[in-house]
Amino acid sequence: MSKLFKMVILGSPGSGKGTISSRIVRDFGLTHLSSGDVLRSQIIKKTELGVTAQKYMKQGQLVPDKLMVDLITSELAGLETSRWLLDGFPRTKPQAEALHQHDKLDLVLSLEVPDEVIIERIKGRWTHLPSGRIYHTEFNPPKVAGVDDVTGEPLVQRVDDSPESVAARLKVYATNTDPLKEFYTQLGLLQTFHGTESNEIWPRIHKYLHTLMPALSGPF
Ligand code: G5P
Ligand code: MG
Repeated sequence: MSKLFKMVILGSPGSGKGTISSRIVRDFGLTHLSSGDVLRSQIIKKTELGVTAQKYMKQGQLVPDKLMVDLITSELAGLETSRWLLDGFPRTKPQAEALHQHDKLDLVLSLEVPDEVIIERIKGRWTHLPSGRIYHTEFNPPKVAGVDDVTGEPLVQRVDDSPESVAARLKVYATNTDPLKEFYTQLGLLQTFHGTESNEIWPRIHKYLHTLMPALSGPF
């Protein structure tokens, strides 16, 4: 399990990046770093960066590239492992180019889920902000409604999950994603998985990852 493995997961807001990432962590033992979770923890701590980022996030807009690159490269430098999974970063071609200067990736996964499926499912998302654990009223309900399974703390709905903000986030993703995917296609790293249900997409991703590294456990 010591071999290096550095990967990125791309996908529209609500496409299931966090959901699939938690299964990759469970079955392949990678360390998960979500740019959204890092930003939300800065907001909770009321840091200068958090205060700045919150203004963009509320509106469903991207936080400026320079801030994101500095934040995420310093988080990566602080990890004690070189087996990691980045979720939500990079999101623009300049971010991807900057990351490429720091780290050579082994794989980029892209989740392709139709917008109409996403708009419906995001309405049911509940999040435990301190840990980033995600739930869904039907797909993945907590054991007790409104409460995190692990800590017993309250769950919240993200401010950027309002219908207006989700529409803005989908638009922003659509604008930035082609150059990003093109960048990774040229590097020969992009693997795309289409579908409407995480439970249907996941076994295919598991099977593919298993060709690249040993699994700790099976897909189901
Ligand atoms: P985030 O936090 O990275 P997004 O918008 O990229 O946010 P998000 O919303 O976190 O992505 P996800 O992780 O792709 O979505 O999806 P998820 O949470 O796993 O699944 C969504 C919901 O659907 C959950 O409730 C889950 O349980 C449920 N679900 C999953 N699969 C299924 C299924 O098959 N069926 C059903 N019914 N439900 C399912 O970024 C937030 C903001 O931070 C800033 C931006 O402002 C961004 O908008 N930011 C950046 N800005 C600039 N550059 C960057 N690199 C940035 N990174 C973050
Ligand atoms: Mg997420």
